[in-house]
Amino acid sequence: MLKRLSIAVAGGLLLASTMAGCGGSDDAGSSGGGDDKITLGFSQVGAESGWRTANTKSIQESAASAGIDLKFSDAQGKQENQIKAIRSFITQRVDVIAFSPVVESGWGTVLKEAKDAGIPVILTDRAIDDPDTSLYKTFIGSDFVAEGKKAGDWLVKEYEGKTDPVNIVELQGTPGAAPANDRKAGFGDVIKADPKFKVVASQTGQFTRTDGKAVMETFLKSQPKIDVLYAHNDDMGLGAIEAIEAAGKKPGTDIKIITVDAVKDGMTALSEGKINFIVECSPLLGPQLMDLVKKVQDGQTIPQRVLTEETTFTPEQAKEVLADRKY
Ligand code: GYE
Repeated sequence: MLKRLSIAVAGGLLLASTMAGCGGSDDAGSSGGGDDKITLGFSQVGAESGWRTANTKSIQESAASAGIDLKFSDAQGKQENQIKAIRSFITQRVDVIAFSPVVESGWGTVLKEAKDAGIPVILTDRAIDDPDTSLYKTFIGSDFVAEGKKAGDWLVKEYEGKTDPVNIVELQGTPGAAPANDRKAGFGDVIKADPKFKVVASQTGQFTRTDGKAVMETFLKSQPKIDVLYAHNDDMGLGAIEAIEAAGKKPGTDIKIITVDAVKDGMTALSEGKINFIVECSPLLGPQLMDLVKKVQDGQTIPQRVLTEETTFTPEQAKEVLADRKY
């Protein structure tokens, strides 16, 4: 009975603190107190792609089912907004902070503030380039260099035995973001072994469909011969497909297309032969993240790096899995 009463009191405090949340500081119901729900402050990149939407959904749904109180903040693609959100999580004294860094650099100061406040940080989806690994407990996400390499490997195989030059255009992700840097590096590393592969143009498409389309339009105007498009995500590839079709060319045939992510819209285009190959990058990080949050809060030691498992898809493989694709 006593136990039930104390839970009810704790629940009441939590409710009160949530309701008072708009006013800013609340310290009830978060840090410390044994039976309380864990409070997780999460700063998301934005809503730039299908991947991101699926990632946000995964985080929100798994927080709810893990009984974790999630304070979710959308940075709309701006690092300054993420820094503000992290500072606000520190003021609110959340138990754990997780975030998906918009760019790799410039996190030292704010993460030191979190560390000094005794609030553990988990990097989700994207890495930072700070050599001080004591600024965060773990990094959960994909190996983006490996993804770029898989894209390159496919291309090398596709043009095996051929000697004619292969002109490639590249649509990069957001400048300075780990997946943009690493997917470019991994791909470049593989194709540089054969001089017939030439990246004739490479520009950012901001991971969005709109920019992917606009940049592909300029590529089509400025480049006399394009054999291959490598897009750092499905959305930019899908935008580029519109530009290619509008220019009277056949995507997947006149221009071969490789993308990364494997969200449903990308997989649909792949199954239709408009994309030739997709390297998977899973956005479903929520369940593992919540598990790590609980362990960190519990004081358990966790691995410094948690890798996401992923595969690749050809058009035939896309047809097989499309019906069951959840995102
Ligand atoms: O590939 C892209 C998104 O960080 C892995 O960000 C993520 C990338 C994803 O906008 O679509």
